[in-house]
Amino acid sequence: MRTLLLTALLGLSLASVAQSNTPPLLFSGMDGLHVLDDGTELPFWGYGYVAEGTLTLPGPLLAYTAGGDYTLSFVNESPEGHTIHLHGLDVDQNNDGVPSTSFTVMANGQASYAFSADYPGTYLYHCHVTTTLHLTMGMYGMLLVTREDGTLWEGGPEYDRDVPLLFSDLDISTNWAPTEAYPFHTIQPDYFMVNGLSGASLTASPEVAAAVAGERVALRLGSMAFAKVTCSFPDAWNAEVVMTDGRPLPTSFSPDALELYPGERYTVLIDAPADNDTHMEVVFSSMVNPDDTSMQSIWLNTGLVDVEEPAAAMPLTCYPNPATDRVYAQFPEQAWQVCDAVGRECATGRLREAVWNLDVSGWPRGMYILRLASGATSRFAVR
Ligand SMILES: [Cu+2]
Repeated sequence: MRTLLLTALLGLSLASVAQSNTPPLLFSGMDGLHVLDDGTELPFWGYGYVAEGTLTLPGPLLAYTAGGDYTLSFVNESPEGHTIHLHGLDVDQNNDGVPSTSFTVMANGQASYAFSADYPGTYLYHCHVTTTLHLTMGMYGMLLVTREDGTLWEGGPEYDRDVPLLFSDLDISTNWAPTEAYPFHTIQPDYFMVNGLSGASLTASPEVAAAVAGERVALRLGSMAFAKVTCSFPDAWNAEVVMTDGRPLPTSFSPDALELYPGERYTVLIDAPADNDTHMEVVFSSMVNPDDTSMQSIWLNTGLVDVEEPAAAMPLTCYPNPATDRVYAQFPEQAWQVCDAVGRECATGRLREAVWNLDVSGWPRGMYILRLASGATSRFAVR
């Protein structure tokens, strides 16, 4: 059994995009509010799901199955240009999200990035427009490419569960006044996060790192921090570093501590212990002022009490197909969106009824796609 931990409460959620030519999935915005550990609502820029309508810090966790060809689409619902750079993935130049060598998505524009998920591993994504500023403002997330057979790579070790841990930081004064952040070397992060959480909010959250005792867990470590990040593993976890930057290591190693520099990723296998009283220490230390450090602690909750498993993937089917006046589908309560063949949103909402149904009488003939917040999609025709 291999499961991906759903941490929707933390702003991470799971989506799988299974076909090319998909309508807008993510959106970018510059009007997010992130609740800090002290309760402050701090402005941030970031990404979110169109179907959910909220920006999250970090952006949604994007998960893909190895071996497929995918399209990641986003609409820019903000007044400035943005991109998505798929950090570490093997993309061609036009899909690289670097403005000077590909393109910028201007206000109200939309774009699709095509890529092949050839190599399973831990990756990141971020905006590449005025990167220092847009990144510290919150425009980033983690991306996983996993295999269906429960191994980390072809011929690699088997494991039971992914636990994504994205390290990042921000300079609170910059988020309050981004136009005053220049020159960028004056940005000095003073708030340090794991999956967007910090301090007591982090240690109190049972969902950040949760597993079942005895499971072999793949910690998916990635750093979007300006600071150097040092992870110290407790002996009881038997930590073994097996992959870095989206490739298996020729030889694994078992360190007491592991350093991550900005943009680096590691996959670390651990044994989930029988009790909950061990934690991993994460020290963020400034590379400008090495004495300037912050420690965060990640407890591994092996009770897995309140963590919901992702619902078993139920095939989503719209009927009748083609439809003439009303189209139906059955799925669990969640947000949904219908787009036309070129990705324009035609209808959106949240399921209230037992069976989803939508009046499409009078709609132009053509193909449409129903997309759920879970990432499931189904196409239907209107005649
Ligand atoms: Cu941007």
